[in-house]
Formats: sequence, structure tokens, C-alpha cells
Amino acid sequence: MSDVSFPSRWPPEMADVIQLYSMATPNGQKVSIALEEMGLEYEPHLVNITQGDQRDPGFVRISPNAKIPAIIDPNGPEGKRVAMSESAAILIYLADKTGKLLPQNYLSRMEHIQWLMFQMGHIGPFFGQFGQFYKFVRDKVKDDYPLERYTGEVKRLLGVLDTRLSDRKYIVDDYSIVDIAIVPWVNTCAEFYEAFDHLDMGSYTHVEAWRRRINDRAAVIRGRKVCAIR
Ligand SMILES: N[C@@H](CCC(=O)N[C@@H](CS)C(=O)NCC(=O)O)C(=O)O
Repeated sequence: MSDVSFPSRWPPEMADVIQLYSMATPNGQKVSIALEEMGLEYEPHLVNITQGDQRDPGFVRISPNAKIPAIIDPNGPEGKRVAMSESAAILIYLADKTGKLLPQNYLSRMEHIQWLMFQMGHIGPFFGQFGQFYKFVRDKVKDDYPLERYTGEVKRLLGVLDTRLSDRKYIVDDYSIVDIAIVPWVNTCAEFYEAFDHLDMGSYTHVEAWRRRINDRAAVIRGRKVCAIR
């Protein structure tokens, strides 16, 4: 987190609202869905990662690892302008700012953070690598091992979610930033990667019911379209 200037490539039109630098990828959608759910005013800027926009020096100042999403909140704590990257950190920041979608009770909050870490440490990296080998480089890689490895791991993780959702409507208690963090990755497997059958996603019945429940929310429908290029 730092106190910075707006990247000159994306000048704000409404400098007093949250600036969102993103693209409608799974990590990008997490933040736009949260902004919509929380009813925060924001100005979206497309950082097109297919064209290398993420390496713009002004963007790297607010996202040192050169990845979307990032935000600048002109009205941060102590009246400071705050820049932030890493989607889960942004979700926690926005939840704390608004008091929405993350309980204040310490133990419940830590349970939510545990599942957020599960998303960041397992779902995001493994689903993303699965997409590489299933959708993008399948013709170039002669060895079966990478696709088998990532297919197996994604199915295992879907199984973890399915077990978790077998006796509850949402990943922790009520709908929260944890659901917002995970659902775009599950959607991506079914839709963008077109791997519904390959992963036998229909067999994860609890995950599918949860995914439909969340995708039907008006804020989720709006948030998924923010900074889309296709
Ligand atoms: N841990 C980061 C990951 C962000 C990430 O991987 N973003 C991807 C898009 S989903 C990106 O910017 N890729 C551009 C690149 O790798 O050059 C987060 O959760 O925000």
C-alpha cells in the first residue's frame, strides 16, 4: 500500500472516486464485483494485459508485480490517497472501508481470511496454470504431464469446494468476499477455458448450485462486465 499519483496513461475524470485499473479476467472481476456489491462509486480503466498495458511504469508504481487488478482510493484512511494491488488485499480493504461482506467478529473474520488465502494460494494459481495448458499451449506441449497434473489438481480443488458447500449456501457463513474471490475462477473454467466437460464440472453439484446462485445476483452480472474486451 502506498500514497501515489494517478498513472498518467489513465487520467481520472472523477478524481474523487475510487479508480479501478483492471480487465475482466477472474482476478479483475473479483474487485469489480465487490465494488458493485458494496455500492461504491468508482471509475474503471481498462489495463489491457493482452497488449502489455500492465508494464506501463505508472501502473507498476501502484502494482509492483505488474498484474491487474489495482485501485487508487483518493479517500483512504487518514484522508490519504491510497494505492493497492493484489485482489484479496483489495477485497479486504474495500470490506473494511464499507463494513460489508466481511464480518468484524475476530474468529469469523479469520475464517474468511483462511478461505481467501485458500483462493489466493491454490485456486488462482492452479486454475490459471490449468488454463495455460488446456486452452493456450495445448498444441505446443508434447508431454501429457502438465495438463494431467493441473487437471487433477483443479478437480481436487473443485472437490474441496463441493464438500464445503454440501451443507451450506456460501463458502463461510453468509455471502462474502470469499465467494466473490472464488466464483470468477470457477466460471472461467466452465466458460473461457471451455473445460466444463473435461473437468466433469456437472458432477460437482453443490459447486454448480452455488455458482448459479451467485451469478444470478444483479451486482455480479454488472461486475463481470467491467473492463471487458470481448
Ligand atoms: N495474486 C494476484 C494475481 C493477479 C494476476 O495474476 N493478474 C493477471 C490477470 S488475471 C495479470 O495481470 N496478468 C498479466 C501478466 O501476467 O503479465 C491477484 O490476486 O491480484
